[in-house]
Amino acid sequence: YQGIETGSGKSLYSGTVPLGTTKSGSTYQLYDTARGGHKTYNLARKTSGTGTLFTDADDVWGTGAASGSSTDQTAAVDAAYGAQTTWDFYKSAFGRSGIRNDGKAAYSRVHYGSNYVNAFWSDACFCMTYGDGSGNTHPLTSLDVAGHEMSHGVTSHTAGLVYSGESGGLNEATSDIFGTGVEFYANNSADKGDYLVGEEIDINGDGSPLRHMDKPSKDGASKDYWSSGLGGVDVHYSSGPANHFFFLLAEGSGARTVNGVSYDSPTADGSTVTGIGRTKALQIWYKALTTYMTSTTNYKGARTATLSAASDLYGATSTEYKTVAAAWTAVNVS
Ligand code: ASN
Ligand code: ZN
Repeated sequence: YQGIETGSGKSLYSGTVPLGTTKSGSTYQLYDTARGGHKTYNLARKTSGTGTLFTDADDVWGTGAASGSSTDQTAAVDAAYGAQTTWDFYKSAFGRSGIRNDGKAAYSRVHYGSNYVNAFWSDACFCMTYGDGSGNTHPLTSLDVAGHEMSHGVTSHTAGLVYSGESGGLNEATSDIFGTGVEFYANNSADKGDYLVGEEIDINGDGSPLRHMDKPSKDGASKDYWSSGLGGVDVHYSSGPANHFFFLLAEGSGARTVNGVSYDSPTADGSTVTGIGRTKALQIWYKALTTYMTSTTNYKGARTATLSAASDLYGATSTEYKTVAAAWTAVNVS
């Protein structure tokens, strides 16, 4: 086979991982023909162009440096693994073939610029780009970030939620929800699934995650509950009530430990919510996003959309439907 996990790579955040690669002559390319033809390129600190396709002599990637340090290939291993795992998650969970559901992969670029502390999806190039982080030592290539960013592409090709106001918060939450879905799906022993976003990339420099879905305000800026005026808040913080809704729907309110991580999720009204599990919660959000949400859906509309999705999937008198209603009410969306 060509491109079907022929290679293996030493990643920065996910241990040693299988990689879809392709043999071309006597060298291997970081080109995954099994998943829509995804390619991983080296921008080598440039900020434009496609860059150079990664190649390797022995199909064992990211192992050229002394142990504990990185090679140029290391971020590429994480990016390729992130793309293939995101592809597999969407296929396996929802039967979706790629970001546009057309069987064709995007491509990824790593080593964007210098000290660039971000990663971003672009509809214009239909591509994913990763910076190397501060000191060029913390590439933003963790699995949940990869899943988050590529999910922006899925949102853009489905509901098309406008990236400002309440719809922008829902757009961001959709990326956190499915990025988290990717991380749980991978079940990677070095990077277990959790309801934290970006805990591996250490953007705050103190090991704290970018976002917490059980209680979004733990980051010091995100909102736990809907209130009027939420639409004026930065989309990375107005996502809070929807992330919180998702946590309550999947896991429930109160204290619990999942994969060794402790959570304590409050409710606005002191109510108790009993979760229906991550798998069903993901199905409901995906169906809502792809069937009922539009570019201008706001929080009230998200409640209606997820209730319609739950009704389609499980019935209008189901526990799942009732829990969707209870979880929205618990974040002050009624
Ligand atoms: N990494 C950021 C995000 O996906 C990029 C942006 O500001 N859109 O939210
Ligand atoms: Zn985002």
